[in-house]
Amino acid sequence: MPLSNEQKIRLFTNLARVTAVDRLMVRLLRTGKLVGFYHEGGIALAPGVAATTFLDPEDIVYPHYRAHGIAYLLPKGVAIGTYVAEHMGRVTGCCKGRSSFHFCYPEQHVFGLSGNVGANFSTAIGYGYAARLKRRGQVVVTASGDGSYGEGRAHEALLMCALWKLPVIFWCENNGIAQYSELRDIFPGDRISVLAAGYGIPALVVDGQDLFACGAAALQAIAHARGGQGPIFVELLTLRAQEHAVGGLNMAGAQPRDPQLMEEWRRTRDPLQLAAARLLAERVLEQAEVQRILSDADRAAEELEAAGDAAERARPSIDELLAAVYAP
Ligand SMILES: Cc1ncc(C[n+]2csc(CCOP(=O)(O)OP(=O)(O)O)c2C)c(N)n1
Repeated sequence: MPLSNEQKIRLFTNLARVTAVDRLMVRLLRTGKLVGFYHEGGIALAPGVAATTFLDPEDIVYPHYRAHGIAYLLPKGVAIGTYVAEHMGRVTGCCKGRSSFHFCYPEQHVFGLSGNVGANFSTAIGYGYAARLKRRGQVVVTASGDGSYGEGRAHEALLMCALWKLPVIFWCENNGIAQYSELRDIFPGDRISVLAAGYGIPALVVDGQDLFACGAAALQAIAHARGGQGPIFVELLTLRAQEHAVGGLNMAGAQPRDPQLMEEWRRTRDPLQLAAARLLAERVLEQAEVQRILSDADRAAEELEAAGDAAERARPSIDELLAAVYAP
């Protein structure tokens, strides 16, 4: 279904804001202000933005961990200052500065994010089942990368969601690589969505660098799941044009991909630039309006940094830390 101009502008504004925060996170890490490490989103942020821009507040999201979920969280209405402050180890963070990316935002129906690749699948069944029992029309987006489909839990989730016709959208960001493993070395084929057919689940394959194609696919998937037709699989073909994580160990000791190729992708396949060019060519926006959206996004990111700088550092006592640990 074609997007309206208003929908395109919403997507573009969200991608501009998310990209500015992603760049901020890398800058914070490189200047020693960020606690831990960061998995840069780079030019792979359009799928996440599209997945959540058109959801209802009650819909449930399990974000893909790349860019620590920011592409999914911001359009879902999460107060991003609490995300940045959390990563800066400040008491104003969503988990009082103790979690890095192991956070949740229950008010926005984002119940968790995990470093455990594939953790999204088991919970998708539960969220989907609860959604069907409790609230008519609520949908679940469970997002993860191509690398997660080697997990047994993925197949259990596909099977059970298909069997029980749960309103779950399997949102797969396929960037062709999982940490240091190229997809061709860990999967027989180059399209993860072929798995869906085995469970009778319909699938869409979308250019993940085309923000508006991602948005149209999201609308189609949401309508499918909300309409009671059961799960749907959406595969977004995207690109990782940088190392796996900033600030972590590079155990391979080498660039996983040709630096020149990654540089070319950054120059020619950046979804923000491509979307801006489309909006101008289709006369949806004037150059000055595009520029204002981009500079507003940059300014908002700078304000988040300033707020994080000004906030008190988290220095929890041992008792406070233990009080936050659940040990049955
Ligand atoms: C169960 C599990 N296995 C391995 C890892 C180590 N690991 C962290 S991220 C990652 C790559 C995941 O790749 P993918 O899901 O394709 O996402 P991408 O990083 O490409 O966005 C791996 C293997 C992990 N965190 N959890």
